[in-house]
Amino acid sequence: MKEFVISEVKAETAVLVGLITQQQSEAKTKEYLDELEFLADTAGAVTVKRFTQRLNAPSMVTYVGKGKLEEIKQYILAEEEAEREVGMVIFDDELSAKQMRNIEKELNVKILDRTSLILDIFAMRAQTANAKTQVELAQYRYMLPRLQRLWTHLERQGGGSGSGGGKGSVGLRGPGETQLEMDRRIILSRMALLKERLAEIDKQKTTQRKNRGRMVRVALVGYTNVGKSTIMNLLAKSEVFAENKLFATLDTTVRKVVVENLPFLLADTVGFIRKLPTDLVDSFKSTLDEVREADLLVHVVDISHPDFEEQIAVVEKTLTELDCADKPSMIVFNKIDNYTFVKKDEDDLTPATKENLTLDDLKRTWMARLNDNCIFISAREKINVDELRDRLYAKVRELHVQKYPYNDFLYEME
Ligand SMILES: Nc1nc2c(ncn2[C@@H]2O[C@H](COP(=O)(O)OP(=O)(O)OP(=O)(O)O)[C@@H](O)[C@H]2O)c(=O)[nH]1
Ligand SMILES: [Mg+2]
Repeated sequence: MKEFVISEVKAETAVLVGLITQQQSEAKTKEYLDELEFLADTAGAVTVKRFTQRLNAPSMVTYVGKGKLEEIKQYILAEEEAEREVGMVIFDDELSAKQMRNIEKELNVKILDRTSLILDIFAMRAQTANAKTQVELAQYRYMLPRLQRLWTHLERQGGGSGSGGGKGSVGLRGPGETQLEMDRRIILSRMALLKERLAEIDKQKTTQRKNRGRMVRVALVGYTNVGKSTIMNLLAKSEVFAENKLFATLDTTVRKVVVENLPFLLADTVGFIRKLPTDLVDSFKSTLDEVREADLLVHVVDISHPDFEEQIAVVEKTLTELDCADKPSMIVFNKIDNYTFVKKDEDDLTPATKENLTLDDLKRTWMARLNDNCIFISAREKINVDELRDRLYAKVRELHVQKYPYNDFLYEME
């Protein structure tokens, strides 16, 4: 498949950098870096080293402190000596233009941050015109403030002569500045074009949705890589691309599913992730319309992931941002076949929640907490899938009667 070829060609090495702060414990930072490594892997880069530093807050100038930056630099130089070139350094948080510029100057290699890495994966994954347009717009959104920072910086240098020329006056305008202003203008007009295109696609999609008939709409939502597409394929007998990489799905796929003569629409959507800037979420607005307009949200959780509770919280927060928090929903705990105990590190002082919990204990806890509004399955091993169908049937039927009280749902069958 195409994706594999891209990964092989791009096999570069990466160094990861994260901070341990008052808000982010050492254990949390490790989890974040594990995820960042998975992201890097998805993009086709092999992680060779991680650096972490304890700081109260990121340095405004270089994200990490001076000493740490020097340590990273020495590492890169030593690797170069040994003819193992470091391809890139990836920072776990979004870097400002200033931080990026300073770090780049010091380290002399490609610098990425979590956001640009995610954007890179999005660009690699985008298949449809809609996804491609959304990704391109998101990329420019990311670039623009960074260009502007650089531009302002040059402008200040030029204006610092005190000759009274003022902002942007002739003679003070360096070639770089003109170039940047031009770049900025080109990008802005390109962005306007992309927005127009998206609006057009939006209109088409809205029309399409209107023509779908009277069917209840269900959306699969959840953190990335939890098994949404696998469940979609199972229920809709479709073939949505699913694999053990992050963001396998970028564009929404909608399929008609029939359970016991009751047809409904099932949508598979882009996965959510931590530290995803709202701006980026915005760019995927039309993808997320399917979520916004759904009658029922099926929140899929990977119960075998050590950090699934935080993932649930991230998804819930994103749903709130999309104004979808009050929609009817249910949780599907997936990958029960892969569930193992998680022993926390001894120095991790956060309250133990799943330590020593058997799957049965865990089920009981969550069923009590969610008022039975959840189900435990394995989409891959096909465990409890019939029960999931039954549950969906009951919910969809209930919603159908509410939504179309004067229509017998069977009438909707083609
Ligand atoms: N062990 C196990 N693996 C599963 C199960 N369901 C899905 N997977 C695997 O989890 C990986 C991700 O599955 P996807 O269906 O692509 O997940 P997704 O939520 O659609 O992911 P994105 O589209 O990337 O957000 C794949 O390698 C699946 O084979 C399961 O029940 N058990
Ligand atoms: Mg998917």
